[in-house]
This record gives sequence, C-alpha cells and structure tokens, in this order.
Amino acid sequence: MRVTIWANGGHCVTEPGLTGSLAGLAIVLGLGAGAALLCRACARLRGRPPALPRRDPLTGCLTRTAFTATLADDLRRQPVTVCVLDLDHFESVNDTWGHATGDALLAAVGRCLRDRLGPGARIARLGSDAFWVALPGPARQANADRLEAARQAIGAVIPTPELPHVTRSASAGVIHVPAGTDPAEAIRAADLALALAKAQGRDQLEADAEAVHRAAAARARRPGPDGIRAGLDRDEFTYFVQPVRDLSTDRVLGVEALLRWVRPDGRILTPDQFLGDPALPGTRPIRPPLEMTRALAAMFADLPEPCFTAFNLSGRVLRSADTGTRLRALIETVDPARLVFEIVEDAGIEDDPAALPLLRDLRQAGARIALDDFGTGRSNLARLLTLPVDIVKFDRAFTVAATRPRARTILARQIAMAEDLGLDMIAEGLETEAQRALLLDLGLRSGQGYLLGTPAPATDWAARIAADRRPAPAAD
Ligand code: G
Ligand code: MN
Repeated sequence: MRVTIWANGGHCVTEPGLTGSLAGLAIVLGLGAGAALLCRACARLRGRPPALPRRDPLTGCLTRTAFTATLADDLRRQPVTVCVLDLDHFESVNDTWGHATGDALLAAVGRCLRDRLGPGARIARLGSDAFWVALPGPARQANADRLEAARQAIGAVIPTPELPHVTRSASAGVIHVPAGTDPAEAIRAADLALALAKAQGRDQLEADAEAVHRAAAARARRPGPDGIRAGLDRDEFTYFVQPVRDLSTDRVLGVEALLRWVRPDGRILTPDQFLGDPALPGTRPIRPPLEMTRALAAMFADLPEPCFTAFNLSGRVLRSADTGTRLRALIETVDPARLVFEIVEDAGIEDDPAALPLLRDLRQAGARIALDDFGTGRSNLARLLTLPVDIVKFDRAFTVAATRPRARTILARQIAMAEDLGLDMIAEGLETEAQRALLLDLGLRSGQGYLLGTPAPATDWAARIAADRRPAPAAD
C-alpha cells in the first residue's frame, strides 16, 4: 500500500507496512499538519532521514526521485507509456526575457501538462526544461495520441498575458513498455526517442519503437568517450596509411595517415564509427601519443626513396590547446619536407584565431598544407584566399563524376586555377582505370583511392613501398 499525505502543501510517500498504516491513521484522524510531523516520525522510526520533497516547487510536478519511485511501482503491475519532453530552445527565453519569465513559462507548461493529461498521469520536471510523463495502462496508441495533443498544446502556452508572443514548441520521445520493464531502461529509451525527435528538426513527437531500437543498437556499438579513453590506455589506436601515387608511373609519393581503432574483438573502426555521435559534444580529440605520430612519419621519411606522410587536422584537433606544441615538436624531429597537414572539410578553421599562425609556422618550417575534400562543404575557394595552401585534394565526388562532361569542365577549370596559383593537386577516391585515364587526360598527375591502394597498417605499406618501386597492380 502506498499512501500520500497532503499536509501544509508538503507531501511525503510512505512505505507499505507499519509506517503506511500510521500515516493512513493520520489521515483518518484528520490530523492535517500533524500528518507531516507523523510522516517525519515514521522516517525516524525507520532510522532514515525525512522523505525528500515530492514536488518541484516551481511547477508542482513530481521530482525525479518521486517520479522514478512511482514509475517503478506502476511497472510492477502494468504496461506504461513513458515520455520525455523538452522545450525547444528554452534557454533563449531566459536569455532574452530573464529567469523570472523562464520560470513562469515552465510553471505554465507544468499546468498545461497536468490539465491536458488528467489525474492519472505522472508528470515530473527534471532540471531546467525537461519533463517526464508516465501514462500507466495498455492503451499504447491512445496514450501516444494524448501525449501528442498535450505536446501541441504546450506550443501555445505563454508565461504571462503581457508576453503573448513568448512561446516555445516542444519535442517529445515516447516509448511504450510492458510490465516488468526496468524503469531506468524505459527512461533511457524515451530519451533516445527524444534525441531522434530533435535530430529530425524538433517540434515533434517520436514514438517509433523500431527507430528507437535501431538507435539504441547503434549507440551500443559506439564506445563513447569513456570507451575511447580506455582504448587509448590499452594502446588500441593505430595508424593505417593509404598511398598517394603518381598516376602515370604508380610511384608512391606519400601516404595519408588514417587513424584506426583495433577493438579487442578484432573489429577495426574508422573515425566516423567512433567519433560520429553528435550527442557527444565536448569530447576531447583523440590524439595518439606523439611518439606514435613521430614514428609513423619517420618510417616513411626514412625509406630509400622518401615519402611524405599526410596527417588530417580536424577542427577539434586544431582548437585543442596543445596541438601547436605537439606539431611543433613533430617538425623538430621529422624532416618537415616529408610532412603534409590536411585541413579536413569540416574543420572550423576560419573561426579559430590560433590556427592560422600555426599553419604559417608549419609551412615556414617546410611542411606542406593541403585542403582535403576540396570543392565540397567548407573546403571551398574561400580557403584558398585566406589560408596558406600548397596542395588541393579534389574531393572524391569529382572523380566519381569524371565521366560526365560537366564534371570534367569543372575539374579542368580548377586544375588551371591551381596551376596558376602554383598548387599541387591530388585526386581522391580513384576506384577504376577509366577514372585514372580521364584524370590523366585532364592533366592531373597524382591520386589516391582503392585503385591505387587501400588503407592498411603502416608497416605493411612501408614494406611494400621499400620492396617494390616498380608499377604496382591495384592493391588488395
Ligand atoms: O576525407 P579523407 O580523404 O581524409 O578520407 C579518407 C577516407 O576515404 C579513408 O577512410 C578511406 O577509407 C576512404 N577512401 C579512400 N579511398 C577511397 C576510395 O577509392 N573510395 C572510397 N569510397 N573511399 C575511399
Ligand atoms: Mn584526408
């Protein structure tokens, strides 16, 4: 039995058994405020501190603790529809109108949810602008419909009559779980559904259990920042390399270093597989030990016919405080003429005041700067205007399209421009001999791609390059 005592606006939930009976007695006796005292007495009787407040003072909704306890209780007996709901861009209400207005809006949203969903609904406010709702019962679709109606009603809620234009839409994630589900698991699933709703553009409700399961499986495969740190500690990160070749002679001119994570189960993960989760902002960039980077570059610089090693510089790496120190240390021990730094397409280098001086220093020392994936996204002409650049790597999209006259026209003009600017060029993503012929025809002399060699462990490629300076067939 669970008894809720209302006294002086405060509430406490007692456990079944003796204390429940005592509290029930308090109600029967109509003791009012005395019930609260008795409630505390019950707690003392159990040797525990007094119960925490059950309700969030701002909105009157349940607290997280109270909600979780209630949800656990409900789930023991019946299926429950669980919803996590979040106001879209709520922070901007506080920023623009002040915290009092933000508070008023939250209180009004709490009222709206209670009015719309009725007394059977369990409604909690978490910190800030997130709400949890649980609707016990088997009516999966009806519950989802009620939640969607409530979500839409929130979009019309205003903080005060004087501010009728201050409204915020809401995003919601909904999951229907059977009796016996672990409450924490149900909330995690609803949270994932909310993340999907937000990723799809907010102001919507996501209740597709299949989509949530897929997202959960994808998340489980991603190791997250803690897993990445553990992997670094266990030395599981390594460099693969992919050769850049002269398109006519097949001579290897250099290699691009590609970070790989060799998992204990033997799977080899690429950066987009372990870094691709936008839900992990603020994750530190993965920097292999400087010694590893140095050893890799030295391996190729010291070959009988030396090769360059190209390292990718992402925005995260460029913004990270110690990158300058690391790269300056690298060029002190490896011949800078054998080093290339590729500015990756999404590196927000334009907004970074420290990046430009660093690139200048590297270049001054004799290293070369390349624009990766040139011609797509942020890897555009403006970078040629503002950054010190030696090499453009034409994005794979142009190689793939090279059979089309239109793409050839674009490439021909870019090649002419790059030549006028004194830049070297590398075509990316070569997969067929036909592409090689077309690109050679346009005047391109170097390329990279599966046709010319797939990414493989650095020592493998170093051995192959050293052993075989003759034109190689298509690599593995
Ligand atoms: O953007 P960047 O050039 O750094 O990307 C390198 C990635 O491109 C590597 O992970 C590599 O696996 C992939 N890649 C290299 N060559 C080819 C290719 O010929 N085709 C395709 N589809 N991908 C390639
Ligand atoms: Mn690259």
